[in-house]
Amino acid sequence: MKTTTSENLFNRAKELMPGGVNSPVRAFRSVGGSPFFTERADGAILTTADGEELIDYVCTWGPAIHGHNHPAIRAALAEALEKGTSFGTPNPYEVEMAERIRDMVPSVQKVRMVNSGTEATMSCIRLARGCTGRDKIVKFAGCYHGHVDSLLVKAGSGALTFGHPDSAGIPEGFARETIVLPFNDEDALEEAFRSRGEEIAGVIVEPYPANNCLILPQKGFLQKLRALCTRHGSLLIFDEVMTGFRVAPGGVQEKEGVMPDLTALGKIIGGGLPVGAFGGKAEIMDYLAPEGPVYQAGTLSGNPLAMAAGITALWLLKKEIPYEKLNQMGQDLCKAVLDTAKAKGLPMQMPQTGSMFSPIFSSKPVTNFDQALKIDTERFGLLFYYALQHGVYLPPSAYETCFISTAHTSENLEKTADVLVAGLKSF
Ligand code: KE4
Repeated sequence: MKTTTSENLFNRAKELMPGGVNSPVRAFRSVGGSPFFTERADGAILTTADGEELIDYVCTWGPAIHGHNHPAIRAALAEALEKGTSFGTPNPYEVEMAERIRDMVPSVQKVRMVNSGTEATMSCIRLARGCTGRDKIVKFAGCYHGHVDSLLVKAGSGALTFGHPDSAGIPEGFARETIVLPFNDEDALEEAFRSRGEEIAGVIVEPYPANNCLILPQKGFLQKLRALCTRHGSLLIFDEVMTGFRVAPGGVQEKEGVMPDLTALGKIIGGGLPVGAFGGKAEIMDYLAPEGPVYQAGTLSGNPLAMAAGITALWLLKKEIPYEKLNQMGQDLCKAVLDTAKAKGLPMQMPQTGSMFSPIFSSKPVTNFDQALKIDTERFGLLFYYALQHGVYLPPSAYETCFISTAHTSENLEKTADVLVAGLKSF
């Protein structure tokens, strides 16, 4: 009997790792059941430990915009591997990666490499506090920025009261320094800056929130945010860990023409290896050690293997410029599904931008966290498992966003549309 089936592996994993996983969402708690284990991944296809092939719309939560195991990324890794795995000194790959990020992300003049999106956002927060001398941070309900103490905070009773911890292990004192506002709410934003603007070190935002359904900012919201930060001397921080290089070469800031002071990056820039980065104006970034007083460090930051993979991932984007094609693929898939939902009278939304889309069972579009809490997650679970049983892997949570890669073929997308349409009809 095969001892390495998903079930056997999960039974062993649960003895060894909390929940049997190294990141909570992978445990399938949001959709129920047990996760499959992946044996290998190629292009748009995951091959499970049980020998099944799945069309992958998680794309390792965003990094795999070129699909899995891309030959050019593999070749770049092989070449770098010849020279060793980690030097702990400056290396040529870091310089090339920094140049590519500076050239592609409009607001970035200087950049610091780290090892995850969480490290990137955490460092942006510290840098904003360090260079303004202020303590308060504003975030938006429902936006996820990694497991940073200051940002695992939920809104207090009133929008302007102090935040409260959104996880055990975070002191009330930490949460008190975070103000949590509703996304897309200009009045709340104005009020926060009117009454506390001079205390606010920075505002961190997913410019296209994609962790509590995919939510697109209402017209003018990001511009208002930019203006208020400028007026009150607060830093605007775009968390583009997910949207960076995904929705446009220069992320949302290029697409919307709104320039943040700092940008957190991750996912795609690692080509599938652990990488994060943060960057912005030189005079802000130069507050970082060893140049300035804000400490930040990392043993494996700028790791040559991760840089080689990421440089190639960015190079492929510049060479292929896949954004229009990915957007068309997303539009066609969402239209096919929505047409069926409408015909069946199923309350469904499919917000989509480029290669990102989010199947949401709701009668109205979701524009903020409170509305996201009201979506029909049970019905999503039914669609998730129908799709999985027919060879299509959606994210195992109604709140996560789906991703399309350049490796997804028209056959993959046609099959996916057929499966999702059949799934809706099976309700
Ligand atoms: P990491 O520390 O997981 O590399 O990045 C944290 C992060 C920061 N900012 C945004 C906008 C993010 O979406 C993330 C991480 N995204 C989640 C899923 N949406 C990663 C999946 C997981 O937690 O396992």
